[in-house]
Amino acid sequence: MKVLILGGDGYLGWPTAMYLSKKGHDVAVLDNYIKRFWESQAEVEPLTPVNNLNKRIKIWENLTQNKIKLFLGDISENSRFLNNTISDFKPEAIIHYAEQPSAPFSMISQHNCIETQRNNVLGTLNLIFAIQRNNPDIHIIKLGTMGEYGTPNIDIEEGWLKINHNGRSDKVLYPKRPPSFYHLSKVHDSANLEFVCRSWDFRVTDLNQGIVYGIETDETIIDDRLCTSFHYDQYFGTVLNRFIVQAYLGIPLTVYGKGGQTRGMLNIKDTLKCVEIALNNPASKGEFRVFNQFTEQFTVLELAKKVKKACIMIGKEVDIGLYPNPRKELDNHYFNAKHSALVDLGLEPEYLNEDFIIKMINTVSKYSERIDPSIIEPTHFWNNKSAR
Ligand code: USQ
Repeated sequence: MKVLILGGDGYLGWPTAMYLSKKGHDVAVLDNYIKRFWESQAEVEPLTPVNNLNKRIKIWENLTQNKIKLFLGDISENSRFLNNTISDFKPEAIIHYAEQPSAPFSMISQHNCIETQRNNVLGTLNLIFAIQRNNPDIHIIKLGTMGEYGTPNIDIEEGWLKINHNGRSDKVLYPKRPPSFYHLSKVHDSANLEFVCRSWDFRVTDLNQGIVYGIETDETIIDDRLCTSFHYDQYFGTVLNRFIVQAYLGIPLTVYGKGGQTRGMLNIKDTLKCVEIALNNPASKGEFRVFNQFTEQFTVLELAKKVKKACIMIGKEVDIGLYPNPRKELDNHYFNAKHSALVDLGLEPEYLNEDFIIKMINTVSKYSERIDPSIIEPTHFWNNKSAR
């Protein structure tokens, strides 16, 4: 299949490109490197030294004889560029990762909130119009987030909710209660995409993904120069990835609040498998299809305990630190989210265990000289008082 990946420089975009290219798909990646600019604004860098896309594509081609096409440009500001890319490459599917991915980053200031929503919402709108101009049959596979739902006190369905009200019934998009301006940007995207399925017969799969962990995929391990961008800082690092670096350093794990927050999680390798499943089983014309993309759920404290247990197995002392929660979120809540659609289509999950955690700690040790301990502790609190 001809597949265009938007956000091909990112943590998930680059591994997805290699994975699909190895499977024989005709892959193109598009990026504008803006995430690297946001990282420098936040004064952080990934743990891994990430080559630019030109370089990584050449290395990939030399090692595997598989070609990946590159388009460099901004989809949120340059709709002509996006339009031309789609009309040149003629993709059958577009995987859309090209978004500002961090909740804490979006909560730093008014500027960061607007930058997040500008980039994410306008990028998706430009994509919608470029597809409308070129070929509305293109399947959009959009990276959404489980955070769109928030933590309601009822079961979470996969995207849609059947309701009975005053003796009548209907099916509506599941009510959203997101916890940050970043998560809100994904809610706005979902609403815009559902609208064009209804109005213009688009085909869309919205992947409401949980928190991803992991540093390696079967393709990144072919050569260190193909590694993906891995963060452990307070803005772009996700919780388990952060704990792994903290465990390596032997510093207390930064559990926010009491650690009762429950979240859906998945291994980075499962992200690739899920995207492939969506690609091979496209949404129908006019269908806005939602998959809840996670494989297991944990509380933050359970994750920390798992990391501590893995450390004990390798003779490492690590404490669980309880930090004042910099975020506004429920510490103790109900969480029961359906996630059967991808498994029904054949997903075989990689489950989290102590051996995997130990493997990650060993991988982190390869990059130990690049760790900056000063970017780990949370310094930004997103209550009203700290908003700028
Ligand atoms: N947390 C800690 N300690 C830390 C970091 C986080 O206790 O050092 C807690 C947070 O308070 C939160 C939970 O861990 O309750 C998850 O935080 P996170 O930073 O790992 O994840 P989140 O901000 O929700 O965002 C991440 C990705 C985002 C994706 C989302 C999926 O950055 O792109 O959309 O996970 S989900 O969480 O399901 O919405």
